[in-house]
Amino acid sequence: MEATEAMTVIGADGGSNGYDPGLSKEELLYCYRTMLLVRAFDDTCMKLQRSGRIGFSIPNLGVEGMQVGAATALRKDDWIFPCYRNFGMALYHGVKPVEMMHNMYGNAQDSARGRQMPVHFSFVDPIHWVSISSPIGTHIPQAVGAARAFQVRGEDRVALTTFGDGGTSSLGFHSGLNFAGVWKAPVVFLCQNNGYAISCSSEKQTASESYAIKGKAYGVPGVKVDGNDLLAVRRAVCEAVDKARAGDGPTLIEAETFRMGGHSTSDDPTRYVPKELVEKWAAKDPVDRFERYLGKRGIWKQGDRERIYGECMQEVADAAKVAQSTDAPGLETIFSDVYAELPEHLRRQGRAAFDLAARRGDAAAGGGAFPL
Ligand SMILES: Cc1ncc(C[n+]2csc(CCOP(=O)(O)OP(=O)(O)O)c2C)c(N)n1
Repeated sequence: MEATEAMTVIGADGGSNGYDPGLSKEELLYCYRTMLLVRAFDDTCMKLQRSGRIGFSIPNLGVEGMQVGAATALRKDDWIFPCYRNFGMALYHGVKPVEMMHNMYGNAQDSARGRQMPVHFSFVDPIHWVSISSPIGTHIPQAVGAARAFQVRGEDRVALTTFGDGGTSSLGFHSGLNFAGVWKAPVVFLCQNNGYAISCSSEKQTASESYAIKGKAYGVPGVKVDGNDLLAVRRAVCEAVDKARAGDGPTLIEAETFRMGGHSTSDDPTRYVPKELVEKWAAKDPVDRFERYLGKRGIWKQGDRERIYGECMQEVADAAKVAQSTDAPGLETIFSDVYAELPEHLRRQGRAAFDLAARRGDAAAGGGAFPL
């Protein structure tokens, strides 16, 4: 496969090129449901943000297919170093919407105890999901470091890292790909080329003929895949993962897709994304496309989407209710999970700060507006 040609499995009408994904009917339906669960989580977060219940969210509309397709290629003991627009991979591997909602609210049940931004999830179980890094690209060398550690220890795990088209302009992309190439580390670089880095279009991002081709200079083979085709992404990531596990080194995959919503809840994409471009990509919607494929295989019928989406919305609404009624983290949790044994000087400073907060009565969490 050339780094400039996008590989496709499912055609626009839902017909397939004959590639056997090796997934059962139940597994295919689970992929479909997971994409709808991503959509339900997004829809709900947008409403929660607009009604002032959470501070911030990142829409995934249009990129659900690549997330779920990629997730199918990983084992539970592999590690994911994700970007913020990728939580479908976590849902696929069994993370519950309520665990994600705890992070959206930054409450006492949030795995980061409210010390991370919303959508910056971290999970140890059921999959190794490394806490999302806000500074773009900094997690790429982290993934390579982890992959190098698997290699040195003789473990057959793989690290998969995802980043946007903008992430390829980061220093982390350079150092990560460079060392992955040198070490032949078992890592898969998955670039979600969704057309924009906030308002910066791909034409302004790079003069390179593709993102996939950027791997060549580092000795990392690059492939380009249709990111709205769940099975094509599965195929490309499976091949890259198998290669990495076999000791044959890293791959850079460019999944060509489109961000159909804003960058975040703080953004108005109508100010910079041409309407025609949105219409063009709407016709390639990954859920519609996969649905047509399932229909052709006789495992989807009219009414299934409404029923499944309704179930997903209910699951997410229940999750939001639980997260909203969960207490905020106590002030003392600024020290939790940081030190095994808290040093004496911090214990002293903490005591003074907590006493002062209690006396002034302004220590209740939730009083401050989110800055973004
Ligand atoms: C080092 C750094 N520079 C700038 C930012 C501000 N920023 C946040 S998201 C973003 C866009 C990233 O775009 P891309 O990597 O294409 O991912 P996408 O949001 O499109 O999924 C930028 C520039 C940042 N977080 N970190």
